[in-house]
Amino acid sequence: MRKEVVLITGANGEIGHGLITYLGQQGKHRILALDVQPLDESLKPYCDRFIQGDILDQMLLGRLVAEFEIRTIYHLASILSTKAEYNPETAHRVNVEGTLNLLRLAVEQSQWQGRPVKFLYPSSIAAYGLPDIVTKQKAGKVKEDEWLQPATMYGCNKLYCEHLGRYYTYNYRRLAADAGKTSVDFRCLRFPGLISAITVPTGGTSDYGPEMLHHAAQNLPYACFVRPDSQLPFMVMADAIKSLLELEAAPAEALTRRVYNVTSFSPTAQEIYEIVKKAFPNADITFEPHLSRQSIVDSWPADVDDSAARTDWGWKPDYDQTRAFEEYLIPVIRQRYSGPNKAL
Ligand code: AKB
Repeated sequence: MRKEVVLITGANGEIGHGLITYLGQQGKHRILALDVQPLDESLKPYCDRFIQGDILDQMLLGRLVAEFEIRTIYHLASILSTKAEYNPETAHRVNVEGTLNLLRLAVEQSQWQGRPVKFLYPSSIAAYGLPDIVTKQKAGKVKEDEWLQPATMYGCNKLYCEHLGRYYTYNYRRLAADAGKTSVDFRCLRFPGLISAITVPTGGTSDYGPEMLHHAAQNLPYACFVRPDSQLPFMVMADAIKSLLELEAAPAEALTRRVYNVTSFSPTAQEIYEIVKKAFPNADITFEPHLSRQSIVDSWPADVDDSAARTDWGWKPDYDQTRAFEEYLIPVIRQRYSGPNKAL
C-alpha cells in the first residue's frame, strides 16, 4: 500500500515554512517534504517524511512515484529573481526543468490513481514586464493577460512554467494513442512580494520590504537597494498560505482560468520606511539604489488586479496594510528578536 501524502518541494523556503507549519498544525494531511538542504528543525515535527534531494534528480522522483500516493503537490522550490540573474542557466535548470520533472511525476501519479493530482504552483509578479517607469505608473492594476514580457530569467521561467502547467492539464501528449488519459490539475497563483514575521527571504528583488523591517527590529543598519518612490504589491505570508489552500480547495467548475493574481497592499519603499521608523525609531535605514535591481522593480507592476480570484473562488486577504504591520508583522517580529531564539 502506498502512503497517501501531500508533497511539498522547497520545504525550507519561506512559503514552505509557512505552509508546512500551517498544514502540520491542522494535522489533516501527511506531509512528504523535499529540499536540497537538511530540513529545518522547526519543521521536523510536522513532516511525516523528509527527503533531502534535488528536483533535478530523476531517480529520486521515480522512487517517490513508486512509494507514495501523492494527492496534491505544492511545488515551491525555485531560485528567486536576483539570484537567478547571477546565474541564469542554473536558474533555468532548477526553475524550468525542475518544474517539468514535477509535472511529469504528477501525470504518472494521476494516471496510476485514475484521478487528477492537484499541482499548486506559485508564480510571481515577475511574470510581468513593463517597459519603463512611465508605463508602470500609468498601468494601474495589471490583469493576468497584460504586460507579459518579463525582463528577468526568473520571470521568463515563471511565465513559461505557467504555460507548461496549462499544457499538462489540457493538451499533454495530445497525439499519442492513449491521449486523453487522466492528467494533472494545475492551479497557479501570481504572488506579489511576500512578507513574513518568522522568516527572511533570500535571493529575491522584493526583499527590500521584509529586509527593512527585520533589520530594524534587530537594530542593524540597512541600506535599501531601491528608490523611496519604488512601488510593488505585497502580501503577508499568512494570506499567501490562505490563498494557496483556498485555490487548492476550489471546485474545478468554479475556475475560469489556471493562473490567478492575488494581492493585498501596494506601499512605496518610503511608506514601508515610515511604518518601520514609527515602530523602531532608532532604525538606521538609508536609500542606496542598486541600478540593476531597481530596473527589475521598475519592470514589475505597482499593483495587480485580483478580481478573477475574488469572483471565482472568493479570494480576499485577511490583512490590509494597516492590519498587516500593526497586528501581525511588528508585534511578532518584535517578539521574535527579543526572545531566546533571536537569530534567524
Ligand atoms: C522575488 O523578488 O524574486 C520574489 C518574487 C516577487 O517573486 N519575491
